[in-house]
Amino acid sequence: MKNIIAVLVILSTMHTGFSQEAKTRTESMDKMWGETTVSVDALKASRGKLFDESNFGMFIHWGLFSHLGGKWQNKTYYGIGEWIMNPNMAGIPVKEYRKIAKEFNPVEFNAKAIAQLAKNAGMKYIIITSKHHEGFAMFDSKADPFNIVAATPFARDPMKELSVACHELGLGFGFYYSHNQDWTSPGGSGGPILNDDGTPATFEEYFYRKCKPQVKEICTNYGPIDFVWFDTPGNMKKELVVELVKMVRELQPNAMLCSRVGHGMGDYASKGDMEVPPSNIEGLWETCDTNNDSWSFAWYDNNFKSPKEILHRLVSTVGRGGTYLFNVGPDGMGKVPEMGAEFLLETGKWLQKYPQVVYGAGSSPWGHALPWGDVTTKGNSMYLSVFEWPQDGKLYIPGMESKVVSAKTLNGRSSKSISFEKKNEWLVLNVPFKPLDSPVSVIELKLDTNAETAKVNTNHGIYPNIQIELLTEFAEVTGAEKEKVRWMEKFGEWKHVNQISKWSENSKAVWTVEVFEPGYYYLDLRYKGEGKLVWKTITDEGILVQNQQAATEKYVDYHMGIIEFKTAGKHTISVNLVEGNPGTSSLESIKIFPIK
Ligand code: JFZ
Repeated sequence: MKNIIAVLVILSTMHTGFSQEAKTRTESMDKMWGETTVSVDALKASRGKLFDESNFGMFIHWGLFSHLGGKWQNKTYYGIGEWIMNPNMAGIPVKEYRKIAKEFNPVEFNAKAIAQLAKNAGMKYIIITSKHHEGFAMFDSKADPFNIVAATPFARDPMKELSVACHELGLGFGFYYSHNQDWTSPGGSGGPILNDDGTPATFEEYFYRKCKPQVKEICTNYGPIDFVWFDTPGNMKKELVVELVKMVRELQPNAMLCSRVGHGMGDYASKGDMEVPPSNIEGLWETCDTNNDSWSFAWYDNNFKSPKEILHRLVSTVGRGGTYLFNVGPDGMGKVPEMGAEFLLETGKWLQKYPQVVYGAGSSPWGHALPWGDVTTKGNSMYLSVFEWPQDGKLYIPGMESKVVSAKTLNGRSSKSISFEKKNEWLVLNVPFKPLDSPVSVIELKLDTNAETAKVNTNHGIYPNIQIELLTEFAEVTGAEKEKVRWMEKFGEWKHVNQISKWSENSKAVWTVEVFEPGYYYLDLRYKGEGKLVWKTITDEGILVQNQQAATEKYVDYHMGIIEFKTAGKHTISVNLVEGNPGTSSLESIKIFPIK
C-alpha cells in the first residue's frame, strides 16, 4: 500500500502536463486563429517535410544536471538525471543548485563532432535542450543571467556552435525549451513562490520576464530553426500558450511545434516517452526514446540499447507511421558517452546500406508488428526487416491478399531474387538458411499496387516456425476491463502496458487468428496477480486448456499447456480467469509457439 501511494505521488508530480494527450494542430489551431485548417498533407508539403521524410532525429539532453551526472553530495540518485534537483530525487535547494554553474566547464564539448555523430548515425536533425526544467539556459541569454555564457567559466554558447555545425552538415536543427516548468525562477512551475525581495511571484511575471524573452532569443539568434520542442505544459493558461506560439510562428514560420506546447497547439503529436506504440497511428507523430535509461548523463547508466534494438525501435516506429527521436546525454565535459556513440555509428552503417527502409518510408499495412520483425513501405515496394531470422529456410507472411510480383533479398547494393509460393492467404518465402546481414536482414517485395495501402488480412497469424505474442491490445474483451497502465521503474523511467483486469465469471478476451498449419502449440500466459490462479483458454473448435499456476505482482510468463488447432485458417482463442482474485489479476498477453 505504501508503495502504491508513493507511486501515485510521484505520478502526480511527474504529471505536470504529461497527461495532455496530443491533438493535431488542425482542429485546435483553426479555432484559435480562425485560420483555414492546415491538413496533414499540407504540413507534409511545407514545414513538416523534414519531419515527415527523415523519420529519425537526434535528441540531446544537456544542462547543469549533466555535470552532476546522477550524483549529489556523494550520493547517487537513480532515475532520470535531469530531474536530480526535484524533491523526488536529491531535492537540491535552489540556492545550492544555482552555485553548480560555477563548476560547469564542458571544455570537451565539440559541436562538429556531435553533429557528425548524428549524421553518421543516419539522423537528419538535432533537437537539444536549450533550457530544461532546472531553468538554466544553455545559450547566451540577455533575458536571464542564469546561463552558460554569463554564469560559468566555460563562457561559450554551445547552442550557437551546434546550430552552425548542423547547418554546415545539412542537418536540421531545433530547440527543446521547458516553457512551463522552471524550478529556479520565481513564478515558474515548480519554482520558488517568492521573488528575491520576498514578494509573491506569479507565473505571468516569470512568463514575461524570462520564458517569452528567452524563446524570442532562441527563435532569433540561431538562424532558421526546424523545431521548437516545448514540454510539460501542465496547467499553463491557454492564452499564454497562444501568445508564445504566435510569436514562434512569426519569428520561425518553418519551425515545427510538438504537441507538448499544450492546448492542442502543436503541429505533430509527441507520444508518451520511451515506447513504440503497438498499433498504427494516423497523422504526424513522433515517439521519443533515449539510448540508455536516463535522458541526461548519469554516471552509472550504461544500459545502452544495442544497434539491433535501436534499429528495431526505429523500423517499428516507421512501420506504425511515426518518426523516431532518439536521445543521447553528453556528460559534464560535453562528451557523448563512448558506448552509446559506438552503437549509433553501427546503426548508421546499417542505414547507409538500407536507406529506403526508413527515409521517406510509409507504414505497414498490417497495422502492427510481425513476430520476425516489421514492414515499411515505399511506392509498390514492401520492405521486410527481419530481426529474428528463421532457421528452416522459410519466412512466413500472413494474410497477403494483394498480388506479389517479385521477392528479393537485399544486401547493400546487391540483391537476389528468391522464390515464393502462396498457401491459403500466406506468402511463404524460400530464404537462405543463414541471415543475409547483421544485425538485421532486409527482403523487398514488389507488389502490383501501392504497398502502404495493399490489401492484407490484419489478423495475427499462428506461425509454424516462430512464437507469436498476442497483446491484450488486440483482443475483443467483454465483461472485463482493458486498460493502459504505466509506471516508473527508476524515477522517470516509464514502462507501459495494456492489460485486462476486473475479471468476472462471464468475461472473456478473444483473439481472432489465422493458423498456417494444424497441430500442437504451447500456450503461455503472461499475467500478474496474487496466490494461485486458474486460467481457462478455449478455441472455436472447443479445444480447452485449463490449468493452475502461481502469480506474482510482476508480469511473468507461465506455461499453461498445449493447445491444438485441428484445421488451418481462421480461429478464435478465448481466455478467462476461473479461479483466483479477479480484482488483482491482470493479463498482459498470450504466447503461442509451435511444437516441432
Ligand atoms: C519530460 C521531461 O520531464 C523529461 O525530463 C524529459 O525531458 C522528457 C523527454 O520529457 O518527461 C515526460 C514528458 C511526457 C511524458 C513522459 C515524460 N508522457 O507524456 O508520457
